[in-house]
Amino acid sequence: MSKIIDIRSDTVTKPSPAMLEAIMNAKLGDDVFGEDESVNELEKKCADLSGKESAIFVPTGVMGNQLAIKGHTDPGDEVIVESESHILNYETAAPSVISNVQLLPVPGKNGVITAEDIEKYIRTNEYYFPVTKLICLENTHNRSGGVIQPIDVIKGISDLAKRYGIRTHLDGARIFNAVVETGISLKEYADNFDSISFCFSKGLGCPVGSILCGSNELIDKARKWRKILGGGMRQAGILAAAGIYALDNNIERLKEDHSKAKYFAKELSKLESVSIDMSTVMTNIVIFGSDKYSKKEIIDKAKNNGVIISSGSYGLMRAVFHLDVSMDETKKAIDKLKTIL
Ligand code: TLP
Repeated sequence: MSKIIDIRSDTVTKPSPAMLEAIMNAKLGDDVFGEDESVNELEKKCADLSGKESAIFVPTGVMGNQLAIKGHTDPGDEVIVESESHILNYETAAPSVISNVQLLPVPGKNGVITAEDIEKYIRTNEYYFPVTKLICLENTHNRSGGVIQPIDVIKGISDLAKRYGIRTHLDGARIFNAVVETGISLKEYADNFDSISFCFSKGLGCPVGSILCGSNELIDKARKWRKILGGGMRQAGILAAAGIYALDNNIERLKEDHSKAKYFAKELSKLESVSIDMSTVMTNIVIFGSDKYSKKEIIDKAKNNGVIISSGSYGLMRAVFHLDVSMDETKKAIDKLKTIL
């Protein structure tokens, strides 16, 4: 039987033999006592790379975002997000549970909101309004198809936030996909935000792990709240070692995932039954729809034919390219989808 081609997400990758070797050789200690050498090394490396004072290793991207929101806000505050953002759509209303804040979704174009879009949503200081405390952006933007936020738009929002005294957080789960595609460094992106989180468990190929980078004050608060949420991970160095390996070896190769996604999208766009906005295909995610078949029909039929895709935003489907799917398998996936569609 041929191998199932799993393009649901870049989270499905398994550690490579070289990464497993790095894990085997990890220097360990109890991180709750601050003694895990690998965790300390990874946190220092990420703080340096992002140009922030400090960093904290967390189990998931969701925890990175939620600790940032907790650290930047007080109960009753309001947080501006883009309507299709991960924080709004896939984090189980955690900001309302953990931070007691309200999210204010601002509609974007392909996941991009500008300073002009945001400014009209900033609250004036009448006593009955919540306080606009934080703006969160997402780069690359998942539900819009891995769209890269333009750097001038980011800078505009950063200036706006500073003018109004509003803090900023970047959900950079896939920031390295933007870095390799644009040549803009992690630090240049991060300079525009008070905090940035990114994931090792996506395109970078690690089994588990994300990081939150920010000021010493923010990360101290995050450390307390990570513990409250049950995230004191003891000998977490076996995971941090994978993160260090990924930062040293797996960033440049993300470009290969972009080539696979672009090939896949181009071939798919040739089919009459498929609708796809090619302008959104910038990195490793392809979002597409169909007027002819329902989403469920396509996902089920693809699965029966050995290709697993996932559900995207309303009525849309998603294919995500990663290091465990080769160009050959990408071509096979297209052939199979062509027979279905
Ligand atoms: N995204 C997952 C699903 O939750 C949709 C995926 O398969 O893409 N920020 C962004 C932009 C993300 O895409 C994700 C995961 C997260 C945060 C959360 O990361 P984890 O799953 O590690 O908590």
